[in-house]
Amino acid sequence: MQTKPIVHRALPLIPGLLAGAGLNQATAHLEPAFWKGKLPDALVAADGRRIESADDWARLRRPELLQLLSSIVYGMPVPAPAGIEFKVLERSDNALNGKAIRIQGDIVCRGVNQPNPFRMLVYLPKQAKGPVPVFLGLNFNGNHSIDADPGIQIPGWIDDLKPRGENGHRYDLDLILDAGYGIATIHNADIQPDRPDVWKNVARKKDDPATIATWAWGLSRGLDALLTIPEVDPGRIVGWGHSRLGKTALWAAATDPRFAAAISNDSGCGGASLTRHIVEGDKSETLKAIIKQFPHWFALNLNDFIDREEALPVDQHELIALIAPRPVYVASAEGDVWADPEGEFLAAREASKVYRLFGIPGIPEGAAMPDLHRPVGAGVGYHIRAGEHTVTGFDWAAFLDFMNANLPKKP
Ligand code: GTR
Repeated sequence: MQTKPIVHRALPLIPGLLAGAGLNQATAHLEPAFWKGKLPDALVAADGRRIESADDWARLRRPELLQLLSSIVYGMPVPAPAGIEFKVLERSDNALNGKAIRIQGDIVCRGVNQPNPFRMLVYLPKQAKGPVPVFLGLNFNGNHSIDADPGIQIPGWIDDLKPRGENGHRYDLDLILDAGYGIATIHNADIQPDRPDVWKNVARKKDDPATIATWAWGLSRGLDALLTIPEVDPGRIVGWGHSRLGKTALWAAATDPRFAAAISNDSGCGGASLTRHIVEGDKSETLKAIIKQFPHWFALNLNDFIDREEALPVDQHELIALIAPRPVYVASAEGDVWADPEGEFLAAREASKVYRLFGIPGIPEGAAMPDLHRPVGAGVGYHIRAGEHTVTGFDWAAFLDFMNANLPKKP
């Protein structure tokens, strides 16, 4: 009889693109951390009932958690507009040295007072046979920041103009396109500027949607627009994002079931990492720190839990669980202690309990933190790599391997 819990290493998953990539395996260095209270059990409903089937989950527990995360953390989801129009402005069948189709256009939402349209840039692999899966994410500094491609348009309404290709190192376009995937992006500021004064002169109710919820709504409008492009597979659109935009991608996938999968890269506090799990010495971001610096990101209700994380009726593993049974991938960086890599791993592992109701293994119960550069998990995936808070070629190779293994197959 088993007396002690089995702590097994989650099975490493080193397929295709990562194989032979010169991975150097080593134990990840983690800083000491502590807990503020006990993690809520995703599988116990508010009335104490145990959730034992996928059906109970969908009927009972998921709506409860969606309501809690909406009202307390992000604000109630912004309703979808009556429809959108995607006005194509440019198409080139010979972009990126002949490798890609480039499409650029403006998203206009019906019945919404938009100060500007949302400009979307799409690259699709030219050699594809049939509709392709696409990574859809927001960017921080304008579409022209993701690559030096001089064909990328810079809309007239952009302020704080950054150099072309400034964030190109975060987008391994060759790798993505060669793997048969497309990529689409919208500047986050087109949807809402990342500034606390967006709420100036606005009477904000405690559960009104805040900036992350508004960006997530915008990401869904990007999805609406992708659905108008025949070369895009509507059943394989992956919401992805780095850091604050990773928080956004998770909330977008949680609130919009049309996202086939989601990726969080270094999303940290208010994203993939557990709010109750805190690195000693103020080394990880807490509610207090994040709300002080970014008061516009979350619902005002979250302020009530500053320094009282233990009183929160939800935690971030339940955000990840809302995406079940769709594939979800969480990536951390060893040097990104602010995002709390261990808290991100534990959230993905805990969310896996919900995936198992659907027969999807996720990350095994009790699994230890994997070594550096050793992705783990099926349906729910995780890796930690060496280095800092950014997106690297390693991250993209791992995302692609995971999506190849876990996305629904070609139509
Ligand atoms: C940090 C913030 C994090 C993360 C990051 C980013 O300053 O504290 O929560 O979102 O910014 O978006 O790069």
